[in-house]
Amino acid sequence: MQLRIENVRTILTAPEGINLVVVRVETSEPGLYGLGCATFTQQAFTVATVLEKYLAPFLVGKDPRRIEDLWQSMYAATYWRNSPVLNNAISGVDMALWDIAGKLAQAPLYQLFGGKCREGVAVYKHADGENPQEVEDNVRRYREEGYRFIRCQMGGYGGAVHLDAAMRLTPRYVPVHAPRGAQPGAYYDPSRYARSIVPLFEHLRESIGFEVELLHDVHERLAPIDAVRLAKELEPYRLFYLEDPVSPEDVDWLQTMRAQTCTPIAMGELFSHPLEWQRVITNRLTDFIRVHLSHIGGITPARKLAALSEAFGVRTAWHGPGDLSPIGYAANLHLDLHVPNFGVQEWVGFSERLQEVFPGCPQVQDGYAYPNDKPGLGVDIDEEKALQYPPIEGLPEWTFARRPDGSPARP
Ligand code: GCO
Ligand code: MG
Repeated sequence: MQLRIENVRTILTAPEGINLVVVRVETSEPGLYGLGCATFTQQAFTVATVLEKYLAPFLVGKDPRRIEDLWQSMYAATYWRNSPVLNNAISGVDMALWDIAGKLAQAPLYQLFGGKCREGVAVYKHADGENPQEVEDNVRRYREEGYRFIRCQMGGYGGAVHLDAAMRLTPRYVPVHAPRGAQPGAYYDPSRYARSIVPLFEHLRESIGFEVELLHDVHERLAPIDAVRLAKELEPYRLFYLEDPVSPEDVDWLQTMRAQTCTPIAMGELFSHPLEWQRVITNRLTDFIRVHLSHIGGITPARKLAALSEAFGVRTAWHGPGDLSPIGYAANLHLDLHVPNFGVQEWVGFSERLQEVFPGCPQVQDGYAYPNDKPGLGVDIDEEKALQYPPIEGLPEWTFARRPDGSPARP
């Protein structure tokens, strides 16, 4: 059958006040189109420009079934490569081409990968609170809803994230003596944060026991040696994993961490370059790979990354935050159902608004996520409804993190 790409469109929408980037690839076959996620929420408009100005003109007229060839061509087309912006643009197209492939085969995408290894995908939710008791209350609530994996934070990332102007110089939890003239920002205190986490998990294990799998996200908020110390101190509380203990730039510190503790590690949500994950996986410096699929270029590279990880005993735990569209969640899910080395899937969940804008959202029951078995990714977009939630300009305040002395920190 002669089949050609006729149009590539980008849809920006923010039903929850978080910019989502969706790509729609339309073909010469009437009614046959694919949808992909290209959500880099902090640079949504940049990704849309790459798609409109560079990738769409290249793609029109191409055969949408040549997924690998088109991925390789888009990846090298700008010569300099591996940027999260280009990778997200490529991902939007890549996922849409896989969606089209599933529709052509009249099969859900996991079937095209080689079928299921599991019927449902174990997911984890985010429990937070101002103090250990509040966190415990939220963990119990999720337990009652059937979740067996729960991430526990106390005051977001770094223990204190403030967005309101009044709190900018004096964090909610502890008055820090910021120097005169300190710049405004999202202040937190690494030392106080690190000291607060061991009592949190001591409280949780004493009150809830060890039946539930608990996770924690350091979110690169500590100096590497302090992250090593925290990983060691948390060992008695048997975390399922400790996430982003160090920044991608500091991954060699994981060797020190590995030498001193068996607290499982999860790295990867900030990775966008193959060199970032290759040595972390081949040196077994992480137990779970956490990439955000669209930041590495979509389903095509993620399948290869899952296979590389399998060879080194590393399990998948794809990034699943609020800044991911239901189409991106469906891409995660189809891989989660298929790969033998699945670990866990992060899951924020879909509001009424999101479910209205994205018909076919995967559903969760008793701690497991299930995609619908429609052909392809199985999620659509109601563009009329998407228009009701225009994208937001500018950068979020939380990424301007600062330490007590007012110095800028990685968020
Ligand atoms: C997570 C992540 C997110 C990121 C966010 C950045 O574990 O889900 O750390 O919360 O901070 O996706 O935009
Ligand atoms: Mg994280």
